[in-house]
Amino acid sequence: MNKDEVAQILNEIGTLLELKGENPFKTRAYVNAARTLEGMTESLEKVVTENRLGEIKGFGEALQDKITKLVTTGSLPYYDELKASIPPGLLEMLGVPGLGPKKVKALYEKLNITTLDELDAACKAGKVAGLDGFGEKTQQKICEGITFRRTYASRHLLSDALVLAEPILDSLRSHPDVIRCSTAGSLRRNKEVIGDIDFLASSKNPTAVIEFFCQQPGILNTSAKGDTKASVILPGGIQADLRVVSDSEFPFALAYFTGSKEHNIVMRQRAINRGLRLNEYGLFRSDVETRDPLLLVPCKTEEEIFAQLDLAYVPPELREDHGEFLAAEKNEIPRLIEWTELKGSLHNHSNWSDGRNSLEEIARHMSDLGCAYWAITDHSKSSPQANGLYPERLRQQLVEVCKINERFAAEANEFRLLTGSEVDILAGGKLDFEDDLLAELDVVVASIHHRFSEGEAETTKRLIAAAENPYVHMLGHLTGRLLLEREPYKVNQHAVIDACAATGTWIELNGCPDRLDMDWRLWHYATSIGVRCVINCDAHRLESAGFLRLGAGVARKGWLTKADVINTLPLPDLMVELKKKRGKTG
Ligand code: DGT
Ligand code: CA
Ligand code: CA
Ligand code: ZN
Repeated sequence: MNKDEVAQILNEIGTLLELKGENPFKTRAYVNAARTLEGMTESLEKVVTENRLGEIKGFGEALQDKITKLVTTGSLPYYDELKASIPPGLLEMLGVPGLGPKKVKALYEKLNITTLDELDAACKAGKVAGLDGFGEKTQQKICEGITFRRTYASRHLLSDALVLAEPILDSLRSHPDVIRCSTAGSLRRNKEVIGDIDFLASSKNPTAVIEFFCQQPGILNTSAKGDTKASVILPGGIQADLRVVSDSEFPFALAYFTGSKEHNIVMRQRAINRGLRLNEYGLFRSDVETRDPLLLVPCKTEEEIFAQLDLAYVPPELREDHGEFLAAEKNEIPRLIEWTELKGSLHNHSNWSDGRNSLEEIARHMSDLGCAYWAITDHSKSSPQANGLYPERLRQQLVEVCKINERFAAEANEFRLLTGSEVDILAGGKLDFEDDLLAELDVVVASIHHRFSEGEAETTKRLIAAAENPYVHMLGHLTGRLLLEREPYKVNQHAVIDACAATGTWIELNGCPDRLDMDWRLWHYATSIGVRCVINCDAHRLESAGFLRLGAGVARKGWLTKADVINTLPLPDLMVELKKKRGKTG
C-alpha cells in the first residue's frame, strides 16, 4: 500500500473513532498522522523498511505498528473490525453537507437513526429539531442536504469515469472477437459530469464479448446480462453498459448512443426531411420506421452518415445541439484543440503555499514530461488556510525560481519555471498585493477564495475590478464551483466575460476534475468577442499535470481551437503575450 492509500485509511480511522465517541486526542492523532504522510516527500516504503517511522514527530508505537502493517500487508485487522462495528449508514450520513461525526453520533444515540432514509423521515417528522444542538434551522439544512445527495448520488465526475473506462476499452479492443469498439454517451462527449459509462462494440460473436466484459477486473456486480447487452457496476458505484452490434450497424449505433438526445433529434429530423429514416440500426430509404436491410443506405463511418445528411463531421464533444448543425452545414466546424498542443500550465502551487512539491521537483518533473514552461502561482497572504505568501516570501521565491532557471540554462535545457501569484480578489475587488509587486511577476492569476455569498452584483463587481487591473493576466476558476459538491457562486458571467474582452484579460479553464470552470457552455460566446483561454492544472502535486488533458477535453466541448488557448504558445511568444496588457495600460 502506498503513502496516499495509508493516509486515507488513517483519516478514515479518525472519523470512525470520532463516530464512536473516542477521546478527541486519539482521533486527532490519526488525522494528524495522515497529514504528515501526505506531506512526506520520501518513499513511505523505504522509511518502513529502514525502520525509521519512529523518527517522525507524533508517530507513537501503536501508530508505527499500524502503518507498517498497512504498507507491508496492505490490510489492517484493527481497521476492518472498527469499520464492522459501526452501522454503514452512519458513514453515508457523513456525506450529507452540514453533518459531521458529532451530529451523526448524536442522531444515532438519541434517535437510533442508522440510515439516510430514517434520517429523512425523522427530519420530516420534526424530531431532529428537538435534539440538543440541532434546532429548526439545522433540521431544515439536513433535509436539503439529503435531497442534494440523492440528486447527485447517481452522477459522477468525468475524470473518475475515464479512469475506469480507459482500461476496459483497451481490454475490449484487444479481444479477438471484437472488430471495433468505442466509448459512447456523455463520456465520449466529454461531459464534465456523467450518469453512466457506455461502451459499444461490433463483433460476429456477441456472447463471447459480453462474457469477457463481465469478467473485467474491478467489477463489483453485474446488474444485467443478455446476448448483446450487459450492465455492470464499477468501483464508486458507476454503472457501465456495453452493447454489441454487427459491424455494418456499428457507425449508426455509435452515432445514436453517443447522443446527445437533443443532437439525435435534429439528426433524425434532417433524415426525415430527405425522405430517409435514421435510427440505431441504420439510415434507410423509407418514410416509415424500419430496419429492413434492403432499404439501408450503407455508411462505413460516422463521417459518411453526416455526409448523407449534408453535414461536415461533428466531433462528439460538439453534439449537444449548441450550434453544431449551423456550423456543419457551412463546413465551419473548427479544428478543435488537442491536449498535446499545450506547452505547460500557468496556474500551479508549490510547497511554498499549499502544494506538495518543491520548486526543484516541479521543474524537473514538468521538464521531463516535455513541458516548455510551468508557472508557480502560490496563494497570497489573505489565504492563510492555504499558507498564502507574504510579499517578502514571494520575493524570496522569485530568487529561488531564478536560480533554478539558471541551472536549466546551464544544462542547455530550454524548460523554464515562470514566477507568479494566484492573488486573492478581496472585498470590493481590491487585490491582495500592490501593483508594484504584481509587476515583478511573470504571471498573475486573480481568484476569489473568500466571501462567496456576497450576492451576484457584488461578486460580479469584484471580478470586473480584478480584470481591470493592468497586471492581472487572467481570472482563475470563475465561479468557484465544485462539481457534485458546491454550487457556483452567483455571478453575472456574461458581464465578466465582456469586461475581460474590453481589458484584454484571459479566462482560465481550470482543469481540476471537480472544477472545469469556466463552464464549457460559455466559451463559444467568450471567444466570439475575442477573449482567450488558458487551460490550467491548478496543480498542487506532480500528478496533477494530467489535468491538462482533462481540461483540453472540456475545452473541445467549448469549441476552443489552438489559437484560442494561450498556453499552446511556445515560451518566447507567450512572454510577448504576457507583456501586452501591461504595455497598453501600464
Ligand atoms: P448520462 O449517461 O446521463 O451522462 O448521459 P448519456 O448521454 O450518456 O445518456 P444515456 O447513457 O442514457 O444514453 C446514451 C445515448 O443514447 C444518449 O446520449 C442518446 C441515446 N439515447 C438514449 N435514450 C434515448 C432516447 O430516448 N432518445 C434519443 N433520441 N436518444 C436516446
Ligand atoms: Ca451514459
Ligand atoms: Ca447508458
Ligand atoms: Zn490555485
